[in-house]
Amino acid sequence: LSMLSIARDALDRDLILPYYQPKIDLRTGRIAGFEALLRWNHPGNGVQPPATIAAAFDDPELALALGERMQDRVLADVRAWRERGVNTGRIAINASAMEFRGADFAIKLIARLAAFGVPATSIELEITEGVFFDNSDAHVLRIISALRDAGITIALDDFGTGYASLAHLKQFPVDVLKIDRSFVDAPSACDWTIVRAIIGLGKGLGIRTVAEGVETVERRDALLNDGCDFGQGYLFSAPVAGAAVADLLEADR
Ligand code: G
Ligand code: G
Ligand code: NA
Ligand code: MN
Repeated sequence: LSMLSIARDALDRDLILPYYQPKIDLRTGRIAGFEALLRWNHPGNGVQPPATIAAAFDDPELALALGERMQDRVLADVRAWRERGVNTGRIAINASAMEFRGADFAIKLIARLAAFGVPATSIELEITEGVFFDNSDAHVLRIISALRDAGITIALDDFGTGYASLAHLKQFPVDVLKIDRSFVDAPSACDWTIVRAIIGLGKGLGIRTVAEGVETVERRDALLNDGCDFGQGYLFSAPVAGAAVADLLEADR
């Protein structure tokens, strides 16, 4: 089966679900929020990562359908947590470059929040640098501005690996830089120089920084020492099912 038909089938049979990975405030050591990560539940083999349907994120219709399905699943979870008084912090949703193509991405997401009764201040949107490659700057600026005006924060994902340049930071209002895992999880002296430069850039521009792929105590301590705000990675927790989120928060108290 092709990845596209697997993705279509997973959508049709309602097998798409979010997992959640905590983001840790490095200064306090406490959970500050979560990133929602797409998974699909293979009837025989169990929960599968997005790599198994990666090609679907490059297909205009499937990318949109997967994104909207994830938004529905995540917002239903957020609504349920809020009703139970579970304070998760902001939940980050990923958007692919394809999803961003639509003129109405922001309008539809804001309408969804209203339909689920979830405040925009509960949500962060992670965009990859590919968003800038596939869309005009004016288009991206309109969408980002509309989302931020509504109260959604914007994180630039995989920062340092892709198409976004330093000039983009001057032109586009973003709230968070996510330092790509490739710099964090196997750091040569050169990688760490880049990590520190991104943290410094964030400090200078008033943009919070999140390090991805934090797997060791040594790495966490170095990030804290160098002023990085948040960490995400297996040291703290792998992505977990929605049903395990409240337990993670309980253990964090
Ligand atoms: O969870 P995992 O490490 O397997 O994710 C692999 C890649 O898939 C990551 O780059 C991640 O950002 C991306 N990804 C995970 N969930 C989503 C999603 O809901 N939408 C999009 N567009 N990408 C996602
Ligand atoms: O591209 P994005 O940042 O969205 O990718 C996040 C993915 O990275 C998650 O889907 C998760 O499975 C994976 N991941 C999370 N923490 C770690 C980690 O500490 N080490 C590695 N190698 N991968 C991680
Ligand atoms: Na992401
Ligand atoms: Mn990333």
